[in-house]
Amino acid sequence: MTSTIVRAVCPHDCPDTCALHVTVKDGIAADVKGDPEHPTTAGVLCTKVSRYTERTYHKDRLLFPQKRVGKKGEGKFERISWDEALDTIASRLKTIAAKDPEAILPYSYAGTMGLLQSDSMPHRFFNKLGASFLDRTICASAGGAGYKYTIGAKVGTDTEHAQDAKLILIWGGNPIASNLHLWMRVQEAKRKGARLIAIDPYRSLTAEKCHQHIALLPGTDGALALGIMHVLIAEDLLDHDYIAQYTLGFEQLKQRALEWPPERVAETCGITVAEVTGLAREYGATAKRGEPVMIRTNYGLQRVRGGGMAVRNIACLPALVGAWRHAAGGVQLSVSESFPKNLQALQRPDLLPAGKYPRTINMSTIGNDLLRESSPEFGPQIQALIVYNSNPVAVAPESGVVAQGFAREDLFTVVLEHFQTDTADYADILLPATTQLEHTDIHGAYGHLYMMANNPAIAPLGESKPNTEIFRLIAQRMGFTDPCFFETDDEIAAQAFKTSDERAVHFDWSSLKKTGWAKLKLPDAPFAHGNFPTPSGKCEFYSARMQQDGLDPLPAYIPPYESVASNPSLAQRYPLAMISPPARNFLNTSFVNVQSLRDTEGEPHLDMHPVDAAARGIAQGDQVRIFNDRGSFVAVVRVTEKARAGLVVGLSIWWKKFASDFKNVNEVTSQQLTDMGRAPTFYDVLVQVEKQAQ
Ligand SMILES: Nc1nc2c(c(=O)[nH]1)N[C@H]1C(S)=C(S)[C@@H](COP(=O)(O)OP(=O)(O)OC[C@H]3O[C@@H](n4cnc5c(=O)[nH]c(N)nc54)[C@H](O)[C@@H]3O)O[C@H]1N2
Ligand SMILES: Nc1nc2c(c(=O)[nH]1)N[C@H]1C(S)=C(S)[C@@H](COP(=O)(O)OP(=O)(O)OC[C@H]3O[C@@H](n4cnc5c(=O)[nH]c(N)nc54)[C@H](O)[C@@H]3O)O[C@H]1N2
Ligand code: SF4
Ligand SMILES: [Mo]
Repeated sequence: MTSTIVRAVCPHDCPDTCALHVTVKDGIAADVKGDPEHPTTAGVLCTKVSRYTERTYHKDRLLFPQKRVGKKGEGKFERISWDEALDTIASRLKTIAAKDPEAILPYSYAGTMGLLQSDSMPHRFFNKLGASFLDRTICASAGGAGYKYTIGAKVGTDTEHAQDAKLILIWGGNPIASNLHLWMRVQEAKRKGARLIAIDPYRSLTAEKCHQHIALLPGTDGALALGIMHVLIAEDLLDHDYIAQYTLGFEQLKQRALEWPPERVAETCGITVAEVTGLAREYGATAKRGEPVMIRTNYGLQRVRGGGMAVRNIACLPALVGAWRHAAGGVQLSVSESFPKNLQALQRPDLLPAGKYPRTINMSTIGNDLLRESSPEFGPQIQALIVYNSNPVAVAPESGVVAQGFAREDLFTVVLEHFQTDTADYADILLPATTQLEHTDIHGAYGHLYMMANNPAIAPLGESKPNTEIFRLIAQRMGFTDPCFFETDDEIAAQAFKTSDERAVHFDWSSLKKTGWAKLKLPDAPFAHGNFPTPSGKCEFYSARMQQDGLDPLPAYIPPYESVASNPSLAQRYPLAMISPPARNFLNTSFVNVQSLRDTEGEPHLDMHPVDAAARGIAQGDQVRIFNDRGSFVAVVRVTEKARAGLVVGLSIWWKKFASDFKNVNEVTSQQLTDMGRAPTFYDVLVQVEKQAQ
């Protein structure tokens, strides 16, 4: 028996991008472990990916191309050859493109974050075709926009310093479930005496383990950050020297913050005045003592109307107290833009048809957009949809409308997948894709600073192929002859990072494949001496770019679309706020079909405060219907004080087909967009809950 260890990378949409060691015995992947040498992975994987072989060798893996034989959504398919699949796709796309290529839309997100299987050959293909662009907003674009107006780029505190912080605010994130390797360092900081404070409407696994938990109303974080600014200014807990040298607009910020005394903030956020002042004093005083204060802010607080502004307000705080002076201070949202990716080479925008810039469709409003007719404002009706690395029928907001769009008989849908997901059920042609153990890839990350190489560990299962190869083959059938459509995965990977950029001068694909990972060359404390990548080079409390973009140039509070305070008449009918953050054992909808992980999560649950449950005659274990004007779904209630009164929590994202009513939480979410970044407002939702007759 031969046994080897192959260096690989976890491909999932998770900040940790772990380095993997795959043990291969006689061509079979026997085991997947964390690389003990890789500094952030430190030999540890989450439960999900330590079960990676269970997912890879799952009995339901798609192993050959299929075509639909039943109704759309019914999920009935018949095996066909690759030749038939590719010929059908090329001939349909040619016919549509001959009239207007913008009637063709790619739909993809981060099912894999590999630069090859997500960002390279597929983009080249759609650029050459002149297909509509997809605005990839479903996850991070609201906070990204707010952060970039303020700091300049998605760059922040390096995870590898978190253990040295003395105060850590976990603001709108649940790292035990979704950022384990940062959490390991936060635990180390705690052992060394750091204070941990969670800011979250829900007592998450993480909030339970922090010293303090501030359970504000969802969507009110922007106001809390303004309240902190108020107290820092009023009590002079500021770093005047840092403000003078490295920030822009302090005087205007001061006027704005003074409008937000702790009493007003407490009322807006549904918390006590002491919680507001206590938080601000601890933050300001710890920094004044010269100790590092770190904020880990995350995605929970962005998925509401004012999500972009909330992140912007939070991003102002470290500059006020000079926290950036320390490597362990500052704020981390995402560090993805630390990587000098060579998107020109990977995606080849130069292939776009001359003189025509295709329209852009927002992935977060795919429901409405699939149902639109041709019009001068919209452009052509969407006639073909190519889905890869995503499961929109389950993850996109206002699912009822999304499913209606996918059910259109005249829409030609191709889905590249590992499994027959809720989206795959609507495919005309369903193609089997390889998993990370079966293909080559190269990765950056958004929670650490290492370039990472993924070597294939095993041969593709069945007739499955990498996304790169599938698009290469369709390109050939379409008659695309540009040399870039013939490049191998290794050739593409070798161009992934710009060696002309000092951060990646040492990048070399052939050596990265052997070592598995290499850290970017970056300073330890990125903004210790200013150098913010904003137009002014400073942290912009006042942003002229925001003013140009029609936004308030100063930190502000933008209330939710749907809350008791902002929409009282809607709240009369639907009085409960609902959020649906990730379940620990799923990764969005990936892994929901892995039996051992689904068994751990059990079934779709709804966490509800005892007061709200009692008012509706609902007891622990009751089956309930959650509904609003957009739709409904069922879940089993857990009566718990983890959800604050007035809030219900449905950990997500379940496959619809595993629920008794074939629905999930996105039936009730809306297609309204955030204040900036054009992102969805998954956690800006009012619902009513009723007990179901047994
Ligand atoms: N296990 C697991 N890990 C994942 C994922 C997964 O599905 N499962 N998904 C991955 C992806 S795609 C992403 S984007 C990240 C997400 O990463 P995070 O944003 O860290 O997501 P969560 O871990 O759910 O943490 C969000 C927290 O925000 C809280 N929250 C909700 N609304 C508000 C609000 O208005 N204000 C505040 N302050 N808090 C609020 C929720 O209760 C929840 O505890 O995780 C990634 N990692
Ligand atoms: N209600 C609610 N909805 C949400 C969220 C929420 O918190 N609440 N979170 C939102 C967020 S943050 C995100 S990021 C989105 C995530 O939404 P998606 O990006 O759609 O993520 P997944 O549901 O994990 O689906 C990814 C799919 O890609 C497939 N895949 C993986 N690797 C490959 C590959 O190499 N090739 C091919 N062809 N396929 C592959 C997987 O099998 C999987 O089915 O969901 C959003 N939706
Ligand atoms: S999902 Fe995240 S924590 Fe789990 S192995 Fe992948 S990168 Fe690591
Ligand atoms: Mo996400």
